[in-house]
Order: sequence, then C-alpha cells, then structure tokens
Amino acid sequence: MRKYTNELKPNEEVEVAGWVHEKRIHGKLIFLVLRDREGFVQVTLSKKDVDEETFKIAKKISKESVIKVIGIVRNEPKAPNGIEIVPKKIIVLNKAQTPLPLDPTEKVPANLDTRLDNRFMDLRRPRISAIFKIRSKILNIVREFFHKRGFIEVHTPRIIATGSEGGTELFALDYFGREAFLSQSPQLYKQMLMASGLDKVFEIATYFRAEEHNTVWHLNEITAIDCEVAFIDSHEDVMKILEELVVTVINRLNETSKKELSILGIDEIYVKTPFPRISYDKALEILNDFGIKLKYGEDLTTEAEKKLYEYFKQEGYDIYFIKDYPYITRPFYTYFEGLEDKQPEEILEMLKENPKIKTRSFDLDYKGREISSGSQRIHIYNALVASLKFKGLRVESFKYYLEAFKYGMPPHGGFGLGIERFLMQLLDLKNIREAVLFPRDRNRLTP
Ligand code: AMO
Repeated sequence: MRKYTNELKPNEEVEVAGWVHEKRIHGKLIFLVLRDREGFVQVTLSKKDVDEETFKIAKKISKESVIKVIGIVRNEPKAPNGIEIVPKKIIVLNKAQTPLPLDPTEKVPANLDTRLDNRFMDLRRPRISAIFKIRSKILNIVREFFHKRGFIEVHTPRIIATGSEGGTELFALDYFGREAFLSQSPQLYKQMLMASGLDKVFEIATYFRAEEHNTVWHLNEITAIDCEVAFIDSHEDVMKILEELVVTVINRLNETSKKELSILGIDEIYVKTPFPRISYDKALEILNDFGIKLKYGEDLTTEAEKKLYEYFKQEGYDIYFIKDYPYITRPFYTYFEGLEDKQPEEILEMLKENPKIKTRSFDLDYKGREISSGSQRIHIYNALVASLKFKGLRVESFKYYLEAFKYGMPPHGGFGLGIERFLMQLLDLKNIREAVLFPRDRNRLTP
C-alpha cells in the first residue's frame, strides 16, 4: 500500500510515490528528494546498498519525473525530516521532459502569468497547494456550519433568462435559439425558494461576471457562498449568521490547518469580535474626517474602503460591517421601510421623492475590501414591481420570479460571500488569481 511521506516510520518497509523534486549525485552516493502531496522524503542510494540497475535508474532520472520507491525507512539526522528511504526498487512511472517550464523548488522565480500558464506545475509548489488545501477546508467548515443550523444545500441554475445584479455584467449565450445568460448570482432562485417552505438554504455556487475590470481584485468567474433565510426580523439577523460563519471558519482553520498556514508563513489568523457595525452615513462622516469627501449615495471607492480600514485597524478590527446603504446604491430586491400596503404607483412616487432612502442592506469588509454583501429583501409583490420599474428593468422579464411573491412569501434575507476574496484577505494574497486554480479574467481563457 502506498504511503504519503508524512506517514513514514523508521524500520518499516514502505512504498511511496511522487515526483523527483531534487537530485544530487556525489560519486557513489545519490540523493533523490521525492515529493508527494504531503511533503518530502529523501531517498538515499549508496552503491554498496542498492543493485546496479536501481543506481543507474536514479542517476539517469530527470527532475519532476514520477517514480515509485519501495524501500526501508531509516533514521537519518542529516536528512531534512530526520528519516530517509534506502530503496530496494525504484520504478519510473513517467519520465519528465527537460527543460521544465517552471521550477517547483522555487529556486528560479517566476511571474504570476508564467505560473498561471503552467498552473499544473505551479501547484507542485507546497506554498501554492497549501492555498487550495485551505480552500477545501473552508468549504468543509462552511457546509458543516450550515448543516448544523438546519440549512438545506441547494443548486440553482447556471443558465438563466434574467440577471439580478444589474444588466451590464452578464455573459450572453445562445440557448437553442433563445437568448440566455450565465448566472451572475443565485439571487432570484434562492429568494424563490423562500416561498417553497424550504426556509433556510445555502449554495456554494459559481458566478459569472462580465465585468470589464482587470484588477487584482476582480475575476470573471468566481465561487461564492450564498445563503437565504426566511422569517427574519431585519438584516441584522442575516449579519449575525454571516459573522458567526466567518468567525467559525477562522477559528476552525486556526485549529485544523496549522501546517498549511505555517507553510504560508501564518502563525494564526487574527479576528476580533464582535464585528463593528456602522451605517453608511457614519462611514461617510468618518471618511470626511479623513479628508475623503463622497457624494451621498455614491458607493465607497477603493480609496475610501482603505481609509475605513485604517480607522477600524486603530481599534484592532480587521473585519467590520457597513450597513443601511441608500437605495440607489443597491439592487432592486433590497428592502426599505414603508412598503407595506401600498400600490406600486405610491412606492414609485416614494422612490422618486427620495431615491436615497435607507435600505436594510450591508457589506462585510475585511482589511479594506468588500468580501460579502447582503440584505433583507423586498417580499411584497407590489413593492417589488415598483422597485423593478424604478431601476428601469422590464417587469415582464421577471414574471417567473414575481409569481413566487403572490401566494405567500415570508420576509427573508441573505448574503453572498465570495470565496476568492475571502481567501485572499485571510491569507494576505496579493492577487485574487492566487485563490483560484484556473482563473478566468479578461485575458485568460486557458488553461
Ligand atoms: P455581490 O454582487 O456583492 O452580491 O456579490 C457577492 C460577493 O461575490 C464576490 N464578487 C466577486 N469576487 C471577485 N470578482 C468579482 N468580479 C466579484 N463580484 C462579486 C464578492 C461579493 O461580496 N446577490 C448578491 C448577494 C446577496 O445579497 O445575497 C450579490 O451577488 O465577495
């Protein structure tokens, strides 16, 4: 049975398999360093211990070739992890060509583009694979978190007929002669499910965003954690779930991913709770004091977000909520006060008079970047129709969605938390592309 390099004990006969990370020849001695998913082990061949054939194989083998080694584990204080394998047999499973496109030992540095072009090879670097082990762990913790609280995991369509987050960010496609789009969010579906009685749902979903931005902070294909909960009193209930989720992820990572975090140079991820909650109005006041003047109703700029982080950092907070945004900065489905028992025309009038009316919405910022947004949603049919009209959207296109609001839709709310942005801030990655195996941005369609 094959063992990983972190499972080896002295004096056992073992079989290990992996890549030739390093090869050093010193006359009658050859050292191979075999690398597998879990680490490294030195394979030591001395002419007097191994047969001629095995010695020849080791001498000839190119770096990054895939090999299987059968041999005895020995204590060796001089070896990197205190043990070595004296091989009985080395089998070359596949020879690597030379020269290599990238150096997995990281002795030769490579820029991000070269690394992403050769991602399969880049991932052989322990520092890089650690990011994805942590990503997998996060998803596990998230699933556990939601299941424990009675949420149901769902999957909503990725091919959709109408967008939810604003018309300019959709990738169009031909769906048997009809216009369709790649989903930019499960928003409309998770809301419709609130009328189904499923009550509390979550989804780990891929979003497609046809955004033109080409920054270290934007992707065109992302994965996010979405949740939706019925029978809430306000957006505060949703913020509480989001805060608990983020804190749980951080605490559990600190407990269970020590090895991967330490490979990335992180001792412990820091989180101070409870997360502060400030209103959009208050954020504008703080920014004003910092000399940043935003027009009321304008979204926070990158510079403004950075300044706000400076403000919270003084108190030791890395993560904080900004809430109660004005209506004009939020999507059409966001709840605001005073919608009960009104005709669509009355609500339209209300919005025209005050388009900056406060909504029950929030963003969660982590070290100066938005990682999640959410809100209580409008659950009243007439109000939703008015809001669609006010935002200049065609009510007809949302007919299938609006139906769910006619026959018993409870008050509800939820959030979307981008995994890549979360991971980027958690691990202090410089570029969001580091947090995706095969990123999709404006220029990158392969690999
Ligand atoms: P929003 O559009 O804010 O909200 O998206 C939710 C979260 O998804 C991530 N995200 C992105 N990450 C990288 N690159 C992008 N281009 C990108 N766009 C979004 C962010 C963001 O916070 N339906 C609402 C959520 C809700 O209210 O439930 C929505 O989609 O982390």
